[in-house]
Amino acid sequence: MQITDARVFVGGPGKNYVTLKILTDAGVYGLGDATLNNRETLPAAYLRDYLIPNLIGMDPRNSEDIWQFFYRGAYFRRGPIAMAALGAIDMALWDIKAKLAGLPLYQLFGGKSREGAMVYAHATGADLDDLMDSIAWYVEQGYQAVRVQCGIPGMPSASYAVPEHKGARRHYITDYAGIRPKLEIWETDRYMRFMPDALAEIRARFGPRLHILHDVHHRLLPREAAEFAKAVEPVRLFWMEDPTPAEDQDALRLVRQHSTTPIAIGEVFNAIWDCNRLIEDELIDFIRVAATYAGGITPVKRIVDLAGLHHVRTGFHGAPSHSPICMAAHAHLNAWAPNFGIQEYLVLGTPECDALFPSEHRMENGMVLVSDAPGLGVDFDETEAARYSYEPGSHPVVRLPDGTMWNY
Ligand code: KDG
Ligand code: MG
Repeated sequence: MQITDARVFVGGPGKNYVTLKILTDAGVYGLGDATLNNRETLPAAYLRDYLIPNLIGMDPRNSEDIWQFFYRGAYFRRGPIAMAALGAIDMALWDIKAKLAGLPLYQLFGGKSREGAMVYAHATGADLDDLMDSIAWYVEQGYQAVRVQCGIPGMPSASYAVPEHKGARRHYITDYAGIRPKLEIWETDRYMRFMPDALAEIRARFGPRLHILHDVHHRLLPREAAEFAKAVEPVRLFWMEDPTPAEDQDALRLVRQHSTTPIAIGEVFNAIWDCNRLIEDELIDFIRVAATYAGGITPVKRIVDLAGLHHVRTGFHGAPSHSPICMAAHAHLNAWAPNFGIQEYLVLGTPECDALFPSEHRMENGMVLVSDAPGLGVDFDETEAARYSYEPGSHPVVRLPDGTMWNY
């Protein structure tokens, strides 16, 4: 059995999804997601120029050897571009494997460990009143878990993931900012004085049962993060995400020593080598890798197994920057993983996206119910895809009030 062709598509409704389709001489095809948010043309070029010419003629059933070939064989390994491209190949090969077996992918991992996987949505508000309304809406829809991000009084611009104006809805990940990024101004002191009390008010309003998550988005210094984690302990957060920049892993030791607030990290990790020490030293509670950026299902399954040895649960990245193909890979991993924690999942409500990626994965009462169709259980409509083309975009950049560059 051979791979006969592979094609890359870039584009989508309001988002540049990078979709890989691998074709075989057995008539079965596989789909993978290589969407590297706001840098989408790069994994696409890596696939087209370097990986696909080598892929043609390989036996798609040997997904482990193919993964090793592209990982070890690259010499200059890892990094988000290479790993997103390899991630797409790996997903597509698992899709083919499960389709050949006539089974939904989770069956190849060991079957279902649960009927539905709890998800969390993103509630945001330009101020606390708006945020309360946003949370209430998700609770009414049946969500059991919500990530909460709030505008900070006195901060001169919108902070991470919140709308610029009261009442405005903003898809902060899918909005195109053009090639020149928008500027956000960050003031740690205002955040530290406001956010712990705001979280306490949210807990008081919604009661003990709602799972409340909060993303610090790499903004704090280690000592500040420790202070914040300690201050919010009474709120009993489900997790505090990315308290410090991901490069300095020892920073989490300080946070850990001072607080029992659960820590989630990993959305920018590209390999098991980015998180093995954090997991083995039990410095985190949730690992947030994604099948796309971490190089596919093969390495993510290894990370999940390692995490399971150290009481670390999964909380895969699920921003709308991932296409429904990556989210389908997560749905199968979540159905199986014995140490499943939660899944980030956003409601974008676009029929266009459903038309481009038809699937039977369902969301009910804040749970994802995995599809029983063979393979990943998601398809890709090339006629729909022809409607879209690449549009350049950029993440915002962050500066302190005096102009100093900070972490987005
Ligand atoms: O591309 C960047 C986004 O994926 C990121 O900002 C989203 O932090 C994020 C999250 O938790 O979803
Ligand atoms: Mg995050």
